[in-house]
Amino acid sequence: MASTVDLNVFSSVPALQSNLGVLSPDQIELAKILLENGQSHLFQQWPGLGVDDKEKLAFFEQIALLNSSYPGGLASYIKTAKELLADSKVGKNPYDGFSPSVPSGENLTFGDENFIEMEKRGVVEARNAAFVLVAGGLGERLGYNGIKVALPRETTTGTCFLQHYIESILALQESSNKIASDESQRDIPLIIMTSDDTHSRTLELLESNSYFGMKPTQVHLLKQEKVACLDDNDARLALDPKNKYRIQTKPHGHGDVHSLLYSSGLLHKWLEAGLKWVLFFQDTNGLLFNAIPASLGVSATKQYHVNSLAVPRKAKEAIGGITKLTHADGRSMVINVEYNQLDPLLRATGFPDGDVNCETGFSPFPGNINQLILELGSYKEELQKTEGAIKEFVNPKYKDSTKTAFKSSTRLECMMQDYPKTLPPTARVGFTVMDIWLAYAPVKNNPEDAAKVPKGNPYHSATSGEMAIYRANSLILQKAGVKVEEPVKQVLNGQEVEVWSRITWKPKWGMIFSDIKKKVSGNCEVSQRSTMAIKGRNVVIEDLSLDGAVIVDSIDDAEVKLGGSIKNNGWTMETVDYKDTSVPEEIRIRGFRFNKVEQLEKKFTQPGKFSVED
Ligand code: UGB
Repeated sequence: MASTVDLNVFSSVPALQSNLGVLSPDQIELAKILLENGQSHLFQQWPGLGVDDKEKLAFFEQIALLNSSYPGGLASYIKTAKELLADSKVGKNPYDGFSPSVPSGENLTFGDENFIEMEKRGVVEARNAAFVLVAGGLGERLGYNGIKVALPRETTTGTCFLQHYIESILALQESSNKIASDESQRDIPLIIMTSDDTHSRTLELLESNSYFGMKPTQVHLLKQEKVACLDDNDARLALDPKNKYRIQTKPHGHGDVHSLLYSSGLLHKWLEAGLKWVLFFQDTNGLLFNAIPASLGVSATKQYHVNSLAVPRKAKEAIGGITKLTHADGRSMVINVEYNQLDPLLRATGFPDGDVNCETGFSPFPGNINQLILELGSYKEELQKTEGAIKEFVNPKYKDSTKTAFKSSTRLECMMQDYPKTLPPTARVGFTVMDIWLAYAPVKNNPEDAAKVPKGNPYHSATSGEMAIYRANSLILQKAGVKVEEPVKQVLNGQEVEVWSRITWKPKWGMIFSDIKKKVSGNCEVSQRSTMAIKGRNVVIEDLSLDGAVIVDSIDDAEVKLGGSIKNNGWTMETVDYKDTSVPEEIRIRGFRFNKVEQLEKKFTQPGKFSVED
């Protein structure tokens, strides 16, 4: 309040002092915080009272937002920034005093007995979970103009990522509710973290598609705010070059999800409702839900407080390694070490070869895919201590080796996977490793950059993301007994990929391997040039020989047998160049489109028993 503010503090900044008359008591309090934290430069160009007064008020509205959306407010942001900038200037190693070792976790093999057991356990637990999608990033590396969750996960059905995620959660919800011991029905909550860059388009995508079948009350959007940019090592806030009444801002990173969940009050509500798990996931991994049931089963069986989903990592691959760090003073933590920090850390701690593969042909450190399963009780307890604040970092680009000036403004950033950094040593932190083909195929890189990826490394493009879906579905059906023909190699948008049969199914058809196996019987074969889209729940594949395209769409009460010999001209793949702007962006970034020459398409809208045969 104004009465508590000592107005003398403003006498050294006349440009601000002369404007106090237009400010509210709360704004004067904010002005004081700025001055006390070395930010008087912000007012240097302010004209006297009566000129641009509205803009001055807008300036303080922005300051109020920056202050309220950061744990501990702007004073805390500036203090941390000064410390981290000083550490960065002297080149301090964040892992000083720590030695790395390989932590213990669970390695799963798709389809074996343990995997099947873990999946079943995961389905039991699913109704005790809340899902959190971090989708505030613009995806600058992909260069796509829309929001990434609206991109088709694959173009056989055109289902976008968000629809697939929602349908997967609903399928898990239904299976889990069906086997609940008390027969109660629970709706699994879905939280989506958005930002100013993605919020309105995410909401519109949901609203214009009736939330893809989810109850609107099940979905919560939490918008993250950007943070203030910093101009120099003294953490002086950067003014927008185009407007002297605005602070320049940039994204703070996906770590914001923890403080937003903390302040939303949702964690308390979920605990009251009996939930046990919070699952965090990223915007464009079309394979993720293949990995969710089994990993949730691992969390429940091992009672992990933190379970990071991981894949085998090739040494030097651009994904972080999950590492146990033990300090000389006895402290230890299991944490993701980013790939650019792992090699120097190993070299500095008695591993002269650095980041290299071991006898398995992979790095001994599992590769972090940034999908986390946290145990809700311990998560809430921890956030109560930290208010959701996550250890931050700063990455200024210096003008020269004196490290006194930046090329452009910088800001603090934080990552959601750094959550375990503040946990006590008693916390059970583990990981679950699964095959890459099953669990991980993000869409992050634009075609031009993907084509430049060194041979053997993953492209992480729209092309490879879609091809990975067909490969995973083909391999799953192969393991269920279907003879799916081997793939052919093809170069699309400059990337050599394996093209498997274009097989897709709705999550409700089969979420876990034991359910999928029950739906396949007899002698089945699918040729490489084939397309198969299963859009119904009760569709069984029996003695099917497919060489062409088939699409089956059916209501839940229709029992459909898909079998016999189906042969037609099918769908062919035509190459498209990513530079060809006559083709829609979401297609041309894949490097191909389907020419739907001929297909057998069947829709069943009435209950009953049916069969699809040519
Ligand atoms: N995101 C937000 O919601 N808000 C933000 O401010 C920023 C991002 P990127 P990147 O999968 O291999 C992560 O840009 O740089 C969301 C991990 O940090 O794709 O590839 C965004 O919408 C890294 O350790 O992140 O790095 C998206 O859903 C590694 O696991 C998600 O955060 C890497 O992913 C990731 O954003 C990976």
